[in-house]
Amino acid sequence: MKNRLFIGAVILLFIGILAAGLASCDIYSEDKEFEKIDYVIGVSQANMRESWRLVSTNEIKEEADKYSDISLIITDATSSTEKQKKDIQKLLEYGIDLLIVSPWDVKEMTPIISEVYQKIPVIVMDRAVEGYDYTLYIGPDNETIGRQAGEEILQLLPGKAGTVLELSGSEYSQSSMDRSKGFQGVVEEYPQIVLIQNRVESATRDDTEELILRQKDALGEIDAIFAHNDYMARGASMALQQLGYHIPIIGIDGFIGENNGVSMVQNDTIAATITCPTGGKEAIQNAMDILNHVSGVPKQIILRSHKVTTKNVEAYIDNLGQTTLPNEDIIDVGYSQLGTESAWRLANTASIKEAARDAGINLIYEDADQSQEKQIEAIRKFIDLKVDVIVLSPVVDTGWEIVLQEAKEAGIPVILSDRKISVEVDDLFTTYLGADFPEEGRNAMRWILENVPSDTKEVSIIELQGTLGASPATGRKNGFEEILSQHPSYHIVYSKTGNFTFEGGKEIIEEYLSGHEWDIDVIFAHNDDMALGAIKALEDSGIKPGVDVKIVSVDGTKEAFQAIIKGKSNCTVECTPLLGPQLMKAIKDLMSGKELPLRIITAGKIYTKEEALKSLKGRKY
Ligand code: GYE
Repeated sequence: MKNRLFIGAVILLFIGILAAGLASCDIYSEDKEFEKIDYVIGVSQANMRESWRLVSTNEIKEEADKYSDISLIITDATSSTEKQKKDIQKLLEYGIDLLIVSPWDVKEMTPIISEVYQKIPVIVMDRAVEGYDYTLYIGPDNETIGRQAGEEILQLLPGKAGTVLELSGSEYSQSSMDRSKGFQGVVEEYPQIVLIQNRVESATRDDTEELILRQKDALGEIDAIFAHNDYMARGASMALQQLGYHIPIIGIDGFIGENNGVSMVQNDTIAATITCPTGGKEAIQNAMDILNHVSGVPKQIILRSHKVTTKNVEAYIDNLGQTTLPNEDIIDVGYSQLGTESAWRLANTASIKEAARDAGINLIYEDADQSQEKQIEAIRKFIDLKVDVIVLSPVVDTGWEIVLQEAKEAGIPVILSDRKISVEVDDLFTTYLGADFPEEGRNAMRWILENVPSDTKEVSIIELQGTLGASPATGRKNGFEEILSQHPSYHIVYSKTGNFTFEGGKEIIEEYLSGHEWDIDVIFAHNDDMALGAIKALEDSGIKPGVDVKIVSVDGTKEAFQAIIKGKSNCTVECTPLLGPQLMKAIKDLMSGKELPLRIITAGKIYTKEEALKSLKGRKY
């Protein structure tokens, strides 16, 4: 009891200091008994002026209230980077356990956030900082939101022709630029649509109303308006009402409540709004997982957005917050695994099977031996079995529309595991769980730039590609070449697919050796298995892998670690196959009626000899 009293006194003293020092902050913690506070979470909000941020802050508070052992300290940067830096410094001085930050100026805040990340976990919200120096990023996909708005505006233009006024936010706002990119990507496909763009720096209702009133003489030619948020949509609507114009408007954010987007659609003030979830609830949920060292916290959670129109607004409102009771029945999951081509794949299958067992989920497993035809057959079998969820690890990223439409019509949600697909409409799958492949390719090339100098001779690279048309191969190639293209003294001189297999990698090197004098400085392999095959071929030819030629690959398997430790390879970029726990959590969330994010992105480290030595023992794959 003495300890508790002491702890209670220390915490009360702590709060006293806080109260004195946090002039610009709110200490938000209900009258929770302090001796139970295990964690203090600092929240650095960019501002509390924008309604969207107020909703975000309220969601954070509401979710935090569900946990008795946490306390929040919330700061308002009032749209000032200097103040946000001071706020974060102050929060650190008060000993917070985790920082949730919505950066005002992403570029300015990236180094600060990176520093904090060296000390405590950091969750970045709604505006992604550069790089990956944070624990978790949660935010919307603004380009998708813009594309959805473009698709909706087409519904408002008879014959897909007319003049559209786009009211965008600040040119310094990344979210506004992304929304424009997605929107214009749709409307520019229709030459009969004329796009006029006006910028409202403040992105506020009143400034938008004034702008429309000033432009009253030009409104006669406008057939539809797209506003980058619902406050601007409301301002435009108020101006049109004063001027007696009836021009359909589309907004973004989609909150409930008077004068918010969904309510404006409901009362016909605007034609549609695209929801832009704040992630406040997810931030607290994941903060608790991070603080309690729960495994499987992803690197990025990209939230899903919805079109809310006059046709579906009532159904949308009815579905809000609908969570069916936790599914007491056994969940049946049809799992179409693409093959057994690599150590990564075997570890991936084992992780998913083990997690399903632990979760009490009935997993119906079908291996496709890298055949898309067999995967399509498996999906149809799952549909016939009326499973609850289908998990698909697609061997290639095209050719899925028909069978996924069949699954959709059968009411069976599809989760993509570890590989993506390219489809026109993104409602053919519920979420994608996997890595950021282009970033893996960039990291491989960054390692080459740091470790293979080109000052005395140009650098020749052989690329061992993964399965042609598979998203990890396409993504890694694109990311690698994005960095390579900035350095003209580095060249890919030979590139072929080894289909992610040991034999495939070995055969490419043997083939190259049969037709060329060996003059290669680096081998970049899209996965470790092909790198290991290349190593075998090099050794058979008397060439020292890792010495005569540097080798960098992707996956992070223990076999790759062993090769690196022996000096036969030099670097592997981790791409975790251990997706089982996250996948089962997503399935259970889905079955309890929760909406899943659009994408759940995992992250990995870069392993060279020192890191491989430290991590080999106990390596799970
Ligand atoms: O890199 C490779 C496997 O889809 C990310 O597929 C996965 C890739 C992985 O064959 O080893």
